[in-house]
Amino acid sequence: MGNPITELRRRTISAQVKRAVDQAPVFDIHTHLYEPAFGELLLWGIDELLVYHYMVAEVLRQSDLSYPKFWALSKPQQAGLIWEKLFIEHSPVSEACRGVITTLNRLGLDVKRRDLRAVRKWFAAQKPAAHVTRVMETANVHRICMTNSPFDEVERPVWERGFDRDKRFVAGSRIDPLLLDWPAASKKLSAWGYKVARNVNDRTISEVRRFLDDWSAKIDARYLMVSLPPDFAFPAKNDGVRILEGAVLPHCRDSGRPFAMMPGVRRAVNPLLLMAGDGMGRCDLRAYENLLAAHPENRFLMTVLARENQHELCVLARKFRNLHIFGCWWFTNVPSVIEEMTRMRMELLGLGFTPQHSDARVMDQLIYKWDHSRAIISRVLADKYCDLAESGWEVTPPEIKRDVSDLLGGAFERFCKG
Ligand code: RAT
Ligand code: ZN
Repeated sequence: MGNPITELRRRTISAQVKRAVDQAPVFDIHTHLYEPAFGELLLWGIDELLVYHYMVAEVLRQSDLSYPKFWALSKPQQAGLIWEKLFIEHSPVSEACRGVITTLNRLGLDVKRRDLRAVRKWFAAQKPAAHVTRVMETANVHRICMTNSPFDEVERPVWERGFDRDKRFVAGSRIDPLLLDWPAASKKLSAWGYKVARNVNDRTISEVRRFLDDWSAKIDARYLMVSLPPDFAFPAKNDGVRILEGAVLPHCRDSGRPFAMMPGVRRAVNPLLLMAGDGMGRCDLRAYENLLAAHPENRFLMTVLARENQHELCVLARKFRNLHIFGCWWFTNVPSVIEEMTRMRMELLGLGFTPQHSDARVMDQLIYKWDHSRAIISRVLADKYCDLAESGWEVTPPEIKRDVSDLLGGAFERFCKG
């Protein structure tokens, strides 16, 4: 029959968990943020918040402006239109819109006034370095993993020049072109002095390996990462899989770096939306099952885009200890789906996963992405502790603290160390 707990006990547990989750600093393991040394690549401020690609997709449904005309507007004009259409003409109830409100509110701005000019004025008075610190403190995020692409022409020279690293930021090496577009990637590697050929022969494999060794060392990459289309197959005989097995996985294994896979994205389903035009698709996770089984000596991180794949992914993680699942990615990063996924993951995996990453592209977004997710993680965890209490197990405050710190980065760090 169990021991039903009182409403008061339930409220006490919830309050303890909420406090622990709010107070625990987060390691945000996947973002598109940059440390301040990257200058303009580090986005922040109200106009950047408003032109976030999640918002662009929404405004172009509300406005009859043609896509090209929207893109011809300046950034402040786009931001102004988004404010008008999504905040003034309709209530901002979508997750991306609510995020802007939470963020401004937590920064101390009076959102009720609906005064974009005043908000812009406030941001114009902030200094980037101090603002980064303020946002990280407000969001209680202590470490941020960037997405660093050696193929990015703006980012690469910054690494080449060198700079003093900001200890709050760690690098994540993003290698999509290497696995998904070898003809283009091979041209770049050749230009950088690696003796690679268009056809993936042994020499090419060892040169790709040399490139990865050099690049990971240069940026001190925490892990390597790729996003993959729904039809990724393994085993398979193609350039991408040859490079994956010949160079990427051996590099990851020998250097002790996990390999992060993000399956399910279909790039440019509506090319007119530019960056906002990517879609999604269900994956056959059998390919990943094969990969995990074939490479037990490698450690893998995974998050999947389709809601329909989430249960299967949990089961995969139960079967393979070399897999750590993380985050509610992109279209799943909305409260209803986060709640469902977090509950299911906890029920199937206990505390051995990382429930969330922010995917923030604009510094200030850390505030809302973590505020909103913290509330859900607290709720789910408190429910689980209440269920346990009804079964006869009482968690202690130090145990709560330990569990929360695992969920907000501790389990990930342990997994990375191996
Ligand atoms: O969530 C996003 O911002 C997407 O545009 C993607 O960047 C995705 O997160 C990715 O890393 O591919
Ligand atoms: Zn991302």
